[in-house]
Amino acid sequence: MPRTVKVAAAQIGSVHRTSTRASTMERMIKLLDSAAAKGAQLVVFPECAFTTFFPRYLFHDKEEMESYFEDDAGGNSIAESKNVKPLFDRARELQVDIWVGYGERTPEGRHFNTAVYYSGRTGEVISKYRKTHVPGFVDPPFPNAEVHLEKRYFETGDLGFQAFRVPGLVPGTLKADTTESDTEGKGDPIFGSLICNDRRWPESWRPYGLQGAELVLVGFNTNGKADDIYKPRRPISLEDARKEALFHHRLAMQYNSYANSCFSISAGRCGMDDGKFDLIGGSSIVDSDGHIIAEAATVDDEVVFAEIDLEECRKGKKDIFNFGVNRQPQSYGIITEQKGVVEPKLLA
Ligand code: CDV
Repeated sequence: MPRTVKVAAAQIGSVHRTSTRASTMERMIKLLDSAAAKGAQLVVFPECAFTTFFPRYLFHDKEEMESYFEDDAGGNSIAESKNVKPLFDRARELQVDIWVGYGERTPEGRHFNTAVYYSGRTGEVISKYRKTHVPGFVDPPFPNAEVHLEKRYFETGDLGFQAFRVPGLVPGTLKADTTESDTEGKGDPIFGSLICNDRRWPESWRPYGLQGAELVLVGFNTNGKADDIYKPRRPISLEDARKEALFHHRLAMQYNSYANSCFSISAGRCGMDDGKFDLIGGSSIVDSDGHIIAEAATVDDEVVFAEIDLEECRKGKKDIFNFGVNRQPQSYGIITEQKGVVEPKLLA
C-alpha cells in the first residue's frame, strides 16, 4: 500500500538584525500559503526561523538578547505565543502541518534551540525537539568577534531523539486497537527532528532509525563563509568555501537518509544577512536511497516541494539496513562510553 505524503521545505532568505518579527512572519505565511497551494500536507521551516540567526552576535544588552527568544511553557503554548501565533493560526486554517525552529525560553528562564511539530489538522503541538549538538563558543575568541556563539545562548538539548507518529497524513493506517500482528510500517508515519549541526552526527540519526523513522525533519543556518569555526582544511576562495559547505550539507543529508532508510527534509535560512553574514541555501528533500529529489534553486525565499511515498523506506529497512538482523550492538559500546578520541598506544 502506498503511503504518499506531499511535503515542502520553506527556505527563508536574508533576515537582518533590524528585520521585524512581523515582516518575517509575513514572508513565512506567504511561503506556507504557496506550499499549501501546491498541495503540501507538511511544511518544514528553518532553525530559529522567526528572527535573524542571533547567536552570531555578542549582546551586551540582556534585553536585546532575550528579545530573540519565544516564551514557551510547554504543551501548545508556543502556538499561542503572541509573537508567532499567526503562523500556527494559518496552518490550522489551512489544515497543514508545520515544523518550525525557534529560540525557546522556558518559564524558569532556560534557553534552548528548539523545534516543534504542529499538526494543522488537530491544532496540537505533537512533538518538541531541543538541539543536542550545540556548536560554537561561549565567549568570542577575541573581543567583539562576530562568531558562532550558540554555546553562550543555548543549553544542550535534554529531550533526546524521540520519534513520533503523525496522525492524519496517510489514510488507512493501523491504530493501537488493530488485531493484525505485523504492524511494522503500517501505522501512522514515524518522524524525527534534528536541528542544523545535529545533522552532521550519525549518532543523531541512528536513534531515529532504531525507532523506524520514515522521515527526518531538519532546520539549519549554515555559514557559506570560510571565516567561522568550521574552516575548510585548506585556504580557498569564498565561492569554493560556499561550495564546500553545500557539499557537506548534502553529504550529511544524503548519507544519513540512506543509512537509516528514511526520507529527509532540510529547510535553511540563507542569503546575506546584514549584508555580510553569508548563509548557504540547498534546502532539500532526500529519498530513502539517499538521492536528492528536490532542492532549492535560489538563496532566497523558496518552496521546495515533493510527493513522497514512505513505503519506499521498507526496501532498505528490510534489506541492507535490516537492523534487527545485521546490527552488532555488543561491539558499539565505545560510542556511548567514550566522548573524545583515545588513540591506540604508541608503538614501541
Ligand atoms: N546553526 C548551526 O548549527 N550551524 C553549524 C555551523 C556552525 C557549522 C552547522 O553545522 O551548519
